[in-house]
Amino acid sequence: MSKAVIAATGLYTPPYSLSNAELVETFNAYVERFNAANAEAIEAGEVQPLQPSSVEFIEKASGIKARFVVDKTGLVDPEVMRPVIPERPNDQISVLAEIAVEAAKAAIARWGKPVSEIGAVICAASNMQRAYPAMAIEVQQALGIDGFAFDMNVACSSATFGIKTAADFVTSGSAKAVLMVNPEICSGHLNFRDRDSHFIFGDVATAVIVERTEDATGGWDILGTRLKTQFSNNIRNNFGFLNRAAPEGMGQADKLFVQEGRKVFREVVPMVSEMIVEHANDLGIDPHGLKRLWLHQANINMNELIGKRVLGREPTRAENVIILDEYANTSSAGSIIAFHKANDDFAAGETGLICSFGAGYSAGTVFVRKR
Ligand code: CO8
Repeated sequence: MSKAVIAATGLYTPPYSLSNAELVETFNAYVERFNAANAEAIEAGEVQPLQPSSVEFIEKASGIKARFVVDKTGLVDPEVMRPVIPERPNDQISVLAEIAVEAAKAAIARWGKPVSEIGAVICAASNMQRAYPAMAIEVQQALGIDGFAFDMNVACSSATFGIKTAADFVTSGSAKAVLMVNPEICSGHLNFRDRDSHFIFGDVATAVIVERTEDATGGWDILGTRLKTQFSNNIRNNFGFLNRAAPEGMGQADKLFVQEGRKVFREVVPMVSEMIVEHANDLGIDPHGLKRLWLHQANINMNELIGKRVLGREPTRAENVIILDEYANTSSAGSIIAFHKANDDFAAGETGLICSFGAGYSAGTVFVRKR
């Protein structure tokens, strides 16, 4: 049976960076307007006044300094506070597929082989543009790829689940090579009027090409992949096609991202640290000897704690790659951005870990060795 290799990666970064200061200025302008408009009700104790956000809190609690977004105009307007993304006619590529195609083109260019070598496309992301036709089939069409394509969603773990699925297709002979894309427009599902979470997410797209070992000239041997899920209500997005059918929900605002951040932190850190160490041991890899961790970019404190538990020491920034300061949490794409940006210095035989964790809960580990 064939083995699988991560042959190339690609990254598409949206054109607009939005700093914490810009985000907080807009949020606080909204808070002032709300409190002024509701002054009498607040005075009478009928309405709770809104509290301002703060740049210092955001950076200390999350490590995030900025995020990239596909639209900035709506996000810095206190009257709008959501991205403004005009609907496109059906004969134009959708915005989610468009950014996925950009990331895919970058990966294909680095790979240096014709798209005719690719036999399947997987679009693995937290939020899809629509139910159907699949985003993956749109990407497949835009790039002129044969074979089959489909979407999958495992929230922040979509990319590692996608890599595992791609590796299984390659090793079982379903395809010679698989393109896996992660377009994440998280700003579309974030409530920018919620003080607890308005700073957490950013937009981006990543792409990974997985191919058979016998076809690969370089890249990364996939040493082992492991997936885990465990039901939790602590991170939810209740948006769905049945919202409009629920009598009690009619006329209510869109259902967006919500979470119990503290509980997520407490429960996910041990779950993921233990999973990584167990998987490493089962593969005969000493976790303390890993050269690099490319973790899901959730929160600086969470990532540092997982890094410390896995490596058995305080990791350096070179060992535990952090890109969330610049990109924020980009859901499934975070660990792939980290891998894409920080692997050039690996020598053949050196080993690292791509790892995701998030809503579900879900977690995935992919140990890779430079060829
Ligand atoms: N500015 C100032 N103060 C604030 C703010 C703010 N913006 N927000 C909260 N505070 C205050 C609170 O009121 C509280 O005050 P007090 O102590 O007086 O009650 C104090 O700050 C502390 O609040 P928290 O306890 O909430 O703060 P934490 O230190 O826990 O930090 C975090 C909050 C950053 C959210 C942290 O808990 C965290 O990062 N947890 C892990 C979250 C995580 O990683 N979630 C993963 C989600 S990813 C996923 O799978 C979803 C996929 C879908 C993504 C796409 C959709 C968009």
